[in-house]
Amino acid sequence: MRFQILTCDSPAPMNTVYLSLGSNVGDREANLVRAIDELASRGARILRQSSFYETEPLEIRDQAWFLNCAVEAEAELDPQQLLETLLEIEIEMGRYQSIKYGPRNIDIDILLFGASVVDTPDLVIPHPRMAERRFVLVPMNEIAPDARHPVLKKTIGELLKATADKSAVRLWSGRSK
Ligand code: PH2
Ligand code: MG
Ligand code: MG
Repeated sequence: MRFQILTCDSPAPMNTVYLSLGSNVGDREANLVRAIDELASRGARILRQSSFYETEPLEIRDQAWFLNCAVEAEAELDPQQLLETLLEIEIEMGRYQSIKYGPRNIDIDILLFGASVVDTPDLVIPHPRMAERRFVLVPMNEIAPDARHPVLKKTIGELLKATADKSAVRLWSGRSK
């Protein structure tokens, strides 16, 4: 039998997490690039990064199209610490958001945190709407089609095939390419 001893001041174990990043205000591409850099400079190890996709806005349809991507990272943080780190980055980038679901220069959401399930007033993991959003599933399917949703018990590939969302998600080839 193996024992794992955890004391209060030991770091949280390494966890593989999946994040969704989005921007539809300002230089969208630069905003995503900077947010990923900020993650790396705060100790997250970026393992995989999807292409950027130009995506039709959901929830509030009357706003500019987004650029979205997904990232797989490893960090010695617990879910609450990761959320605080993401908020710190959003604030440092001068996150602009006038209304819920409305335009913003940067949004970083936790999709999956290992196989953890979290349900607190300020944090729900897996992300509650990820299975209904092609702008989340398409980028994530590019980097982790076999990652499993711990509540729905389906892989990302399966969720993408099954989703009722038909919104447009187009591979973004860059500003000047
Ligand atoms: N984010 C939202 C609301 N709607 N639509 C797209 N296409 N991409 C987003 O990142 C997005 C959205 C609120 O977080
Ligand atoms: Mg969001
Ligand atoms: Mg958010």
